[in-house]
Amino acid sequence: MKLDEQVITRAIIDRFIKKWTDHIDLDVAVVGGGPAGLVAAYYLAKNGRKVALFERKLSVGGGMWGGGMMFNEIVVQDEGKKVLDELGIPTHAFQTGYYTADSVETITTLASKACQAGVKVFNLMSVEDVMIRQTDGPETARVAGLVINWTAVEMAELHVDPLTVRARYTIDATGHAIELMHIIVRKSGSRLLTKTGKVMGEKSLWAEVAEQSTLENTREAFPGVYVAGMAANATFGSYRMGPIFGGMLLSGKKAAEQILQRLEEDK
Ligand code: 48H
Repeated sequence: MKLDEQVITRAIIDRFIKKWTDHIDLDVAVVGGGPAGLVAAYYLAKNGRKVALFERKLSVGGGMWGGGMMFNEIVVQDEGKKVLDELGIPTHAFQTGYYTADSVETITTLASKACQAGVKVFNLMSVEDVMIRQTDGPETARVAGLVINWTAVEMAELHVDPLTVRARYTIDATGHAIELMHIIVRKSGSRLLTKTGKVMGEKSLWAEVAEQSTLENTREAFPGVYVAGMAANATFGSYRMGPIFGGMLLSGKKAAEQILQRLEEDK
């Protein structure tokens, strides 16, 4: 068969435009494709929701690729192992209650399962702002969508206006940086659903407490926006945990479960 470069070009442009136009009005927008964002997106899509995941970098996986200090293995505990089991990701017992998994195998399988469940991943796109709408006065303000731009535009500091997507719910899974929460506070001056009304900030490393609190802190942090993964602890002022990833996986799953319930209630 003779190959026509123009067909190849048209195929890519046509397919990408279709994928994108089909995903500018979402049930859930996930910001950040680290372990928490990937797991959340997977469970939402698996339950029939229209989900897009926006990732600034070329590849999803966030901080998981490097395991601990570039030793590309991760550790999970019993509860975290259950999520990996559900996803068919092999774990290896190390000693009672501790399991390891290959970080590359974990990320690639997570990403693959998410895509197969129906998640559309938009990599190389950065969320630079949110759209806040209020129906009846300031107390009804909620995030109704995201403002996105190419990461290349951001990196080159070009003055190029962004585009938008609408989403019924958003997950801030941007890790340590908690980018959405900072944007919301900076731009709207609104109070977050934290004790102080502000981003409370991340504390030093304490794996046991941090893993537990990651789950407790996985919740709505501003109307319409849930925090998951490291962003949950950084928003609500808890500890970091180092390279144990059970909390990240369970947090993604919990964020998905809470949003699935909200979507049901909103009907
Ligand atoms: C698009 C964005 C934007 C943006 C950021 O850091 P992550 O891996 O986040 P989690 O929460 O899934 O996992 C945290 C884990 O990797 C970790 O750092 C741990 C366990 N640390 C413990 C410790 O003690 O240090 O992924 C976040 C992703 C990244 O891929 C970013 O590129 C992406 O979000 N991102 N994408 N628009 N504005 N901001």
